[in-house]
This record gives sequence, C-alpha cells and structure tokens, in this order.
Amino acid sequence: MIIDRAEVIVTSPDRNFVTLKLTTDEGHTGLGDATLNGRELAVVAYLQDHVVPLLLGRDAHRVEDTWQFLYRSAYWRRGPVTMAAIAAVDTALWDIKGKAAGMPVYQLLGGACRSGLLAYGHASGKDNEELFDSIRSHQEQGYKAIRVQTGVPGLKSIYGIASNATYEAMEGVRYDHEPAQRGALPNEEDWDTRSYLRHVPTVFEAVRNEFGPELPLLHDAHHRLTPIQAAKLGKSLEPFDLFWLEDVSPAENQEALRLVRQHTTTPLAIGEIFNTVWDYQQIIREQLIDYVRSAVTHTGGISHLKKVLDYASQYQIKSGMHGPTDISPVGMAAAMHLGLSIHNFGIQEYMQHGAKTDQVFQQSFTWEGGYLHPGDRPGLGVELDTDEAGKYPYVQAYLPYNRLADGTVHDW
Ligand code: CS2
Ligand code: MG
Repeated sequence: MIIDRAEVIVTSPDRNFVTLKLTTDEGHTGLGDATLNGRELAVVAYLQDHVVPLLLGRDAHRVEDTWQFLYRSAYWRRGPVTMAAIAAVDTALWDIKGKAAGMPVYQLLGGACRSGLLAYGHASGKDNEELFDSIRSHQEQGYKAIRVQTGVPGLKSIYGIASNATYEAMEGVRYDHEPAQRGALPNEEDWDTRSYLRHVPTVFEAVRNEFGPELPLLHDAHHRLTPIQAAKLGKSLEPFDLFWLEDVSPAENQEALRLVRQHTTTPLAIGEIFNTVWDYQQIIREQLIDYVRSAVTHTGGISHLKKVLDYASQYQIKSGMHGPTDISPVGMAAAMHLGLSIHNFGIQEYMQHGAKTDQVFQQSFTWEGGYLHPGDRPGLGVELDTDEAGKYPYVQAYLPYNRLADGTVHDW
C-alpha cells in the first residue's frame, strides 16, 4: 500500500489548524494534526517543502520505519517544528493502518484499558463570583474534573481568564475558545508573581468552601514561577488537595523541580511544550513529576508519545495529555485512542472546539458523564471536509507575551 498523495491543509474556522492528509494507491486516507500555535506556517513549510517529497511512493504500513527515517535523516533533530511535522505523518499513517485493518486505532495499540477517559475542562473568572458560575456551567456540561484559573487583583489580563474584556472585543469570541489572538502582532500582558502567590490560595480556599472536598481541581501556573516560588505555591495549595499543579516553573532547567519536590506534595504536571522522550528523561527518572502533559501533536505522534508514556509507567507516572483548542480534532482523536489503550492513563484535557471547527472536522468521539471515548470507526474516526475548510483561509495570530512592571519580558 503506497502513499501516492500528500496534502498540507491549512484552515482557520475558529482558529488556525494545519492538517496533513495522506492518500494511498488503495484509496485509504489518513489525517495528522501539525498545528503549532502562533507558528503554524513554519510547520506547513517543513511539511510541504521537505517532508512531502520524501513520503510519496513509501509503503504506508511502515509506521515506525517512516518515523525513524524522518527523525534521523533530517540530521537536525527534536524541537517543536520538526516533531509536529513528524507527528502529523505518524498519526496519519496510524489512521490509514486502522482503516486498512478495519479497526479503530486503539485496537491496534493493544485495545481498551478502560471504558472511557476522565476529562477536565477550563473554568475561569476575573473574580470568585464569575469563577463559581464558570465552574457550575462546566459541571452542567458534564465535567467531573475542573481546571481553575483566576484573575489577580491589580493585573489587567492574565492567562486563562475567559472573560477578559480585551478578548470579548475580538469578534465576540470568548477567550476560552482560543489563547492566540488574530492580529499582526502579539498582545502584551502584565504579570506580578507576588500578587499572584498571595491571591491564588485564597481562591482555592473559596472554591473548596463552595464546592466541597471531592471535586478534582487543577491549576496551570503556566511556566511563570522561579523554583522557590513554585515550591511556595505548591505548599500553600496543599490544604486544598489539588489533582495537579501544572507547569510551575520553566522546564528547561529540569533540576529546578528537585527544589519544588523538597517542599511540597502537591502533584506536578509538566510537558506540554516538550517534544521528545529526551525532554523527560531526568524528571521521570528522578520522579519529579506525576503527570506527562505532552500532546500527540507536539511529541512526534502516537508512536513516540507511547514510548514516553511507557517509560513513565515504570515510575507510576500517568498521562495528562494536552488538549486545548489549538490541538485540532485530529490531534484530540489521536490522544483519545492512545489514552484508551495505555494502562497509565491519568486524565485528558478537553477544551471544546467552536461550531465552525466542528463543521470542518467530522468527528465520531463521544462525551458522556464526564468521560470521552474515541468511538469505534476504523482509524481515528475523524474526516476533514476540504470544501468547508476552504472557506476559512489562514489568519495571522500570536500568543500574548508578558512584561513585568519594570518592563522586563517574562514567561507567558
Ligand atoms: C495551556 C494552553 O491548556 C493548557 O494547559 O497551557 O492553553 C496553552 O496556553 C496553549 O496551548 C498555547 O498554545
Ligand atoms: Mg498548560
């Protein structure tokens, strides 16, 4: 079964998506998500100019060999652009293999280890009243686990707050549909760690008082704290029994987590900006995290992320796959198939895509009682309507960045 067609499809229904579509001489098609938020066109060029010529004529069944060929023959390895491109090819080949075998991908990966995937949603609010409303609306939508993001007094707009005024002006699209804003330049946001560290524990205390001790609560510190600040936050949140605290400190310095571990038992989740197993080696081996946050789309596809999660399972570290709206419906489907088949599944992030996106991507997953299931259609169970996709050309968009009060650039 030979790959005889490879298309890189860019569409921007509610936000920009990059999808690789492979077609074989037997008529099977496979889709792979290659969306790298705010840098989409770099992956388009990598695929179109460098990878597509290498795929035509290849045996579509040789998934692992193709992975190794694309990774090693590139000479320049790792990194977000390369690994998103390889991920798209890998995912598309698993989709084709499932269709050729007449099986959903999770069956090829060893079958289901559970009946469904616990998922969490994004509740947020400028203040506690708005936050409580957002938590209730997520519970009404069926979520059994909820990520809590809060505004901080004195800061105009910070990560994760759906109703920041600036965003409502943007075509009426609520923030929780998309962190990257369409426009020629990125928006600047303000940040102050001391006011954040003072405020966040009071919010979790209020949430626990309002919603009780059982509800699994998650929080994303989004890479903004120094190791000792991260340790302080983890410790101050211990009374509120978080499911996880995410991206507490920029993860380039993996040793930093040793200091955090020394001071707190709050579970730690890291990895959404990692791209290979080598980014995890030290923090897994030293038991410095509890959840692997990588997405299939950014970590070399199903084949490579499975290797990361198999390695993590030896340390009882679980999956917590990245699933915001900049992971396309194809990337989400791949995450669900992998998540259903591994033993060390922890939880799946699930931010719901917009209505236009659901028109472009026909999906067969289910969401019931707080659990996701990829469905049992052969392959991944997602098809892309190219006519519908053609209605939404690419729109330049950037993620915001941060500056401190003295003008210093800070992690966003
Ligand atoms: C976030 C993302 O969902 C998360 O955990 O960290 O929203 C992240 O900001 C975006 O994916 C960036 O593109
Ligand atoms: Mg995150």
